Formats: sequence, C-alpha cells, structure tokens
Amino acid sequence: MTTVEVNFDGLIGPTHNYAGLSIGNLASVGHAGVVAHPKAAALQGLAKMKLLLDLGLVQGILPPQERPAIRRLRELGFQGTDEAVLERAWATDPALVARVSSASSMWAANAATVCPEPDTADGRVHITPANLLTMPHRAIECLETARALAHALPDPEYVVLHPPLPTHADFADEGAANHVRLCSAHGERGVEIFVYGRSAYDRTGQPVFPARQTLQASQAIARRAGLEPRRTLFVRQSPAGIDAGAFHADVVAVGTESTLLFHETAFVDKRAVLDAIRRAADGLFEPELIEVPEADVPIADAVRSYLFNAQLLRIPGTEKKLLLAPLETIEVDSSRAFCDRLLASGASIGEVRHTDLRQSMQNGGGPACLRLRVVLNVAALERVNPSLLLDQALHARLVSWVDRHYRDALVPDDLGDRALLRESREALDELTRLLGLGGDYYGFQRC
Ligand code: SUG
Repeated sequence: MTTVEVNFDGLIGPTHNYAGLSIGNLASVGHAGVVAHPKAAALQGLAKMKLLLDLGLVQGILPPQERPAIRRLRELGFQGTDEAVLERAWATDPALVARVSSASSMWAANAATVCPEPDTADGRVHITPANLLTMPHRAIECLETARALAHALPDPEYVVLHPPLPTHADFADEGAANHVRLCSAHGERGVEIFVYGRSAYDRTGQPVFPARQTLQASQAIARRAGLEPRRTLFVRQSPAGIDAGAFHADVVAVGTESTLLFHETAFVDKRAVLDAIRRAADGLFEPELIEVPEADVPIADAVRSYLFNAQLLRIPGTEKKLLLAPLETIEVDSSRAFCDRLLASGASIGEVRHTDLRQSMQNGGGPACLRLRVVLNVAALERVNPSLLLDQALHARLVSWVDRHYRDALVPDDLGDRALLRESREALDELTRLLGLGGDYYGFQRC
C-alpha cells in the first residue's frame, strides 16, 4: 500500500511581527522591533506550499490561530469589551500584548509529534500536540492546535489525537522539531529518534539558553504511541549547539527515509548516537548518515543559513531526494559550498532548491519549521479533511484573501491598535469559510 508524507504548513497569520520573544533563538532576538511585512510573509509561505504541490506532493494547511488572544488577557484580569481589554492591557503591559499577538502558530513543526502507523502498537497514527510551555507566547497555542488537528485528521479509526502532555516544566514539549523518523520507505517500520535538550532529573551540563524539550516529554510521547523500544532512540542535543542558537533539533539535523543529515555538534556523544541508530535500524534498512563537519560549516553558519532546517523530500518519479533549503543557505559561503560538495558526493540527495521565506526566517523559522509532516497510508489519506488540502484553486483563493486582508507592514508598536484586532478577525472569519471550518471555529466567533 502506498504511504505518503503530507506536509501541513502553518498559514502565516495577519499579526506576524518581530517582538524578540524567543530567548535562545538568535534570529528572533536579533530582529526585535524591525518592521515586519505580514502580507509578504503569508505570500512567501503560500509560495512554498504551491511549490510542493507543483512537485506532486500532498500539501495540507493548518489555519492561523486567533491573535491577539483576548481570551488570555481576560484570564489575566483585563475586563470589558474585547477592544477595551486590548487597550487596557496595552496601556499597562505592552509586553504581555506582544506575547498574545504573535503569529507563532505558523511554525507547524512545533504543533505536535507524529508517530506514523507502521511504528505504533495499534497500527494507527499517534499525534501529541506540543504543550510548548517554555515560551509564554507559544504556550497559548496547544488547545487551538489540537482543534486544528482534529479538523484536519478527524477519523479516530486511523489517527489517535492525544491531549497535550501535562503542563509542567518536566514535560516541556516542542513537537516534531525534536523528532526524526528514519525508514526504508514511509510505509515500512522505522526508527524514531527523539532529541531532547535536558532531562528533568539531571541538572548537569545544561545550556544557558532554554533547552525546550525534556527527555521525560519525549519518553511519554513514545509510550503513548506504543513504539517498539528497540526501534526508538532518545538522544541528547548538544548543549553547546543550543547555546549557539540551535533552539530545536531541526536547526542541526534533518532526516527522511534512510537519510540523516546532521551537524557534527548536533548530539552529545555523537559516536554512540550513530552506533545506536545503526543498531536500531538493523534488519530494516541501512542508514545513510551524512555528517557536516564543524570545519566545513561552523555551527554559527549553520544557525545563520538554516541549512539543516531544510525539507528533505522524495519527489514522485525522481530517484534522488530534494533538499528544499532557505535562500540564506546560498548567501552563507560555507553552506553553499557544502551543498555543492553534497551534490557531487554521490549521496542520495540529488538536488538542492531554495525558497524565499525571509519573513519567517527573521523569526527563526525556515522551511522545515513551517510544516508538520504526517505520514499516512492511502486509507488514512482518504479520511483527511479535503478542505485543508491545498489545490491550485484553493491556493489562488488564499493568495487573494491575504492580499485583501493583510497589512503590508507591522511593528510591535502597532499591536495595541484596535483596528488590527478588527482586521485580523475579519480575515479569520472569512478564512473559516474558505477552509470549511464552520462559523464557530474561532473563539471570537462563538461569543
Ligand atoms: O519558537 N520564533 C519561533 C520559531 C520556531 C521555529 N521552529 C522550529 N525550529 N521548528 C520560536 O522561537 C519568534 C517570535 C517573535 O520573536 O516575535 C518565535 O516565536
């Protein structure tokens, strides 16, 4: 039976801005206060989705979340009409308003962890929405994420949607950005690699920047899915990498099928990790482990270029894999030179293409951050909500929707503007019709 990878990309929301919210994410902090271009951002995201669609892949969409999240401001004691709540919060605590206004749900690699059906105990896809509790602006995402996933993948016969993990720092979870699955082909049993930044039980050697994924969270996700222990690995991301700005594992490693492309500094005790991968794959497939040495691409360049935050894709009808990398990969000399050598090396990666995602990149989100990979067999794919699968007509409608509703420019000082609240709601209200989400999808529609 054919099994495919469906990429659900987060549609970039109308409040996209640079508020410098993510300590440890160098791009986010470095662009704090810069003028953002929400319309350009959303169009860049849609262009990437269309590129994959044109290449013959199945492309899904996750809607943006309701921002500003007035609900959160009310939980924190602000009262009155929605406009008054926003204005009062803005007058007393603009930093809080920035935290409830981020369009951060665009980075769908942090939406959830997906364990595909060939690996799970009951033969269903298991999904755990990420609690994202390390960053306050992201911790408000998970309930609406769960709602979006339930709309996209509504059939429990094929997909088990777990609740997010408990809301405690011991179980801090950032989703698929810290999870790689290797296999011979998507439909075959694979090896699932969970990369964590810290253990809740061991404070030694922790990075200065936040380690957002715990070992305990990763273990719980694997347990829920009933993954086979000998095919499941828990490996620690190097604290030095986190302190160099690799705030998620997908900033230093990317994998698909039997190929893992990783930076020399990605993991603690690299040799043991590579041995463990080979052992876990034994009898299933021969892993292709492509290491990028620090001497070739220094970690600082890897973080600047987001070489590893590429999408590694199998395009139907082609023999070799495609690496879809951000434009910045060409602009950083060492990454560009590495890609040239990679293509000449005889590895299974036969093409590198580049995509312009500058608006997202300036907040630390490359091609891989913007998508949640969901591996589905034919029967499960038939049960996906078709309204959330991109085709050319929907792409054209979404481009027109962005053109009509999004601002060209936005700075954090605009976030207290009641007009932005109104415009965002008008946009999202229309979107629920475009995506068939129903007239009560967003909280503001239910009031
Ligand atoms: O969580 N940036 C996101 C970027 C997430 C990238 N995802 C992956 N690597 N998978 C984050 O740090 C910045 C928002 C701001 O500063 O306004 C932000 O949230």
